[in-house]
Amino acid sequence: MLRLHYAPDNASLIIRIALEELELPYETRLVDRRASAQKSPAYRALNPRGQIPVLETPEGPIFETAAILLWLTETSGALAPPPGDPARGAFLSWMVALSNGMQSDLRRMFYPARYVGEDPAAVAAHRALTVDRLGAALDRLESLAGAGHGWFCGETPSVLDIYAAVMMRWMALYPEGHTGWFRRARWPALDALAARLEIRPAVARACDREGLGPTPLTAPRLPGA
Ligand SMILES: N[C@@H](CCC(=O)N[C@@H](CS)C(=O)NCC(=O)O)C(=O)O
Repeated sequence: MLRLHYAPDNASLIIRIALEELELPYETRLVDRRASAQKSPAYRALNPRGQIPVLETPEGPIFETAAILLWLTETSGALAPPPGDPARGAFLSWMVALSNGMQSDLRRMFYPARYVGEDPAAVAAHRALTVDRLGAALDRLESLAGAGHGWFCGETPSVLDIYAAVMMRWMALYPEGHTGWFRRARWPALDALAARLEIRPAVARACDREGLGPTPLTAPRLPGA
C-alpha cells in the first residue's frame, strides 16, 4: 500500500491529486507542521531533507515532488508521455523546470529568511526579484499551454498540468500579504487549464479531502476558509 506523508495544501497536494487521478489505493499520514514534525529524526529517515511530501512505496520512501510524480507515471504508465513517445523529451524538460525553477522560487517566497536572512530590506528585494522570475516562468508556461492542445502534453492531462495548476493556487494565496503581483488574467490559457482540471472528479476529491473549498484552482481560498 502506498503511504503519502502530507499536510493540507502542501506540496503533497500535487501527489494526492495524481494518486486520485490514477485511482491508486493509498493511505495518508498527517505531518504535524506546527510541531515541525518534518524535521524529526523519524521523518528524516524517510526524507533527509525534512520536507513534505514523502511517498512510501514498495521500493522504499521517495521524496521530492518531481521524483514521486515521475515514479508514479512510470509505474502506472499514465499521466505522462511514455519513454519513446515524441513528447517525452519536452515533458521531462518541463518537469525539471517546474521543480528546479518555479517550485524553488516559491520556496524563496515562502521562506526568504533561509536565503537572505532577516533584514526586511533584503527580504523585500529578494521577494521582488523572485516575483519577476515567477511571472516570467508563468509567461513561458502560458505559451506552452496555449500551443493548440487541451493540456501541456497533448489531448490528455499529465502530471505537468497538476503541478503547474497547484503552484498557481499557492501564488494566489501565499505568503499572505505578498500575493498582489499575481493577476490570474495575465495568463488566460493557464487559467483555462486550471478550470478544466478543477472540474475533474479526481481533482475535486483530492482537494475536498484537504478542505480546500469549491474552486481550489481558479478562485482559491485558504484551507478551511
Ligand atoms: N523540492 C521539495 C520542496 C517541498 C517543499 O517545499 N515542502 C514544503 C511544504 S509545501 C515543506 O516541507 N516545508 C517545510 C520546510 O521546508 O521546513 C519537493 O518538491 O518535495
